[in-house]
Amino acid sequence: MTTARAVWTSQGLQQLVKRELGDCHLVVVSNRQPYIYKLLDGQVSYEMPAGGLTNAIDPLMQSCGGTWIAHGGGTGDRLVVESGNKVMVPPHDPSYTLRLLWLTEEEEQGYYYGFSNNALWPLCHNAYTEPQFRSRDWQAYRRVNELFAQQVLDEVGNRPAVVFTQDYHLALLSNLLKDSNPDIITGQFWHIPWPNPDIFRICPWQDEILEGVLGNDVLGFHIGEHSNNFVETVARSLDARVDRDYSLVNFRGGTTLVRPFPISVDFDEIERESRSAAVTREMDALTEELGLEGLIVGLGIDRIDYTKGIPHRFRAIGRFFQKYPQYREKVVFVQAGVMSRTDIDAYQRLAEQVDDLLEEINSRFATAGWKPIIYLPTDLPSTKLMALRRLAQFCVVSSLHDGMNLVAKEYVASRFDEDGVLILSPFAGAALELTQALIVNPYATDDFADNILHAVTMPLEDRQMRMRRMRATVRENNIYKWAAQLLVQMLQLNRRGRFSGAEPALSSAD
Ligand code: GDG
Repeated sequence: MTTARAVWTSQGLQQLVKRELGDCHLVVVSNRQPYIYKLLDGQVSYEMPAGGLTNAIDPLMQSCGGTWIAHGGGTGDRLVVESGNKVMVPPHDPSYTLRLLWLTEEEEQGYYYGFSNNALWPLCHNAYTEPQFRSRDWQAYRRVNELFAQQVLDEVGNRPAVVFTQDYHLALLSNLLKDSNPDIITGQFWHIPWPNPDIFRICPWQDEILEGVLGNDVLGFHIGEHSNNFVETVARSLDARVDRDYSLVNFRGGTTLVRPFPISVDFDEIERESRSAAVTREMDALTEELGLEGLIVGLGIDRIDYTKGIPHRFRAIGRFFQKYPQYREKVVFVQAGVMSRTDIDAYQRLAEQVDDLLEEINSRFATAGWKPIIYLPTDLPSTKLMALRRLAQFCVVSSLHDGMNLVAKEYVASRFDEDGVLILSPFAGAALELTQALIVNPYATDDFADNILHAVTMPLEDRQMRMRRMRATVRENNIYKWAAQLLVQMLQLNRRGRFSGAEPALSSAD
């Protein structure tokens, strides 16, 4: 029997942050804005970008208020901002300020497509795509990090402030902030893996990046392995003092606490949406539209990215239908995939590879009225994605390397009926928590195909037992717990000064 534990909620987090924040201003900084305004036929509308980061931080800002500073990349952004390039969001229920900064085409190319996504992204993921290190991209990256720093310093002014930076696009920001205003409390969450020191050392600007990130008082990764890799990279490269017991790095008079904080999803909100009548209606519509009636449905939901192992998954599906022909016309795999970073060659090559494999597998096995894989390469609305999660007897996450992977947790949170099998790569951070998934190496095609068979044939009782346990894990380790643990580490600095090394008190019941 399991004992019920207090679960973190939006309200609990809000109370905690208010209590600890006092008169401190909370600033979140990220490359991507949480709401993008689009101008179409003279009308401004908005959308939320696909991606783990926004899904994770927006609920937190809605609870806590403050300012989110981001690059304004939408065609309608300039029409909605008021003085100071600010607009209140969410548009339907304004609760915090979004402050946008503008980049030139050249800055965006060099900083975002160039150094962030053509150098740092492949460098940090072991997915065998070679990083491209171009000096002009690095210059743009530095320049844009400086632009972000100016915006943050302007926003903060003389107020006490806690600045929570997101991700690898802004590795230099915190150090720039500390140089100008050492009183700002800085924290950063690195949403992608940190590789081992032998891999990271190929970056020509590794020392500048490490020094930049060490401008943080608190630095978070998803799992212990990434934190340890970071600490070891610092120990090997910089003249820093490293305390492995407390995971502290002392460098040039500053101290950085390096810790894992496994990110998660808003479990209750996903479950609420999943139970809605709109989703049930959408399930019927999709069953009709895609011809899913009577079929066992498998599902993949991904940004089309070479770290997500989409070709590996398609190869395994092909192998499954080859090895187990009795499942032709009985099982179908639906792949939803939103395109991303299409300006980068590696992503264009991947999109072609996915199309070729799809064509190859479908033409090999399809029969009149049935094909093995249905590919939906569009940014699907949330109701459709939720309906697909509910229709799917199994969901596949086959990342070659992934910081966490929220798709896995979203699938689990949506299955209030306690049914469904998760096939999960051991190379996604989520595999450390979701141990009742079928853990499958995406490179091992035969084993992968056999695990698809396992998912298809697993008795209901077994599926429910596994799903119940995974749901208990995600319910407890939800997005609010993640935010509370991270922010507590930062906010307690505000209250009692620098680190004592002791664990701060943290309770959802407070
Ligand atoms: C980074 C790290 C880490 C996917 N396809 C569509 C769509 N999505 C949504 C999913 C999910 C999000 O995008 C993807 O989140 P992931 O966690 O899988 O991956 P990344 O974008 O690579 O995020 C990752 C995350 O940051 C958080 O820290 O977990 O490891 O790489 O929410 O549902 N959404 C829509 N249409 C789609 O077709 N609307």
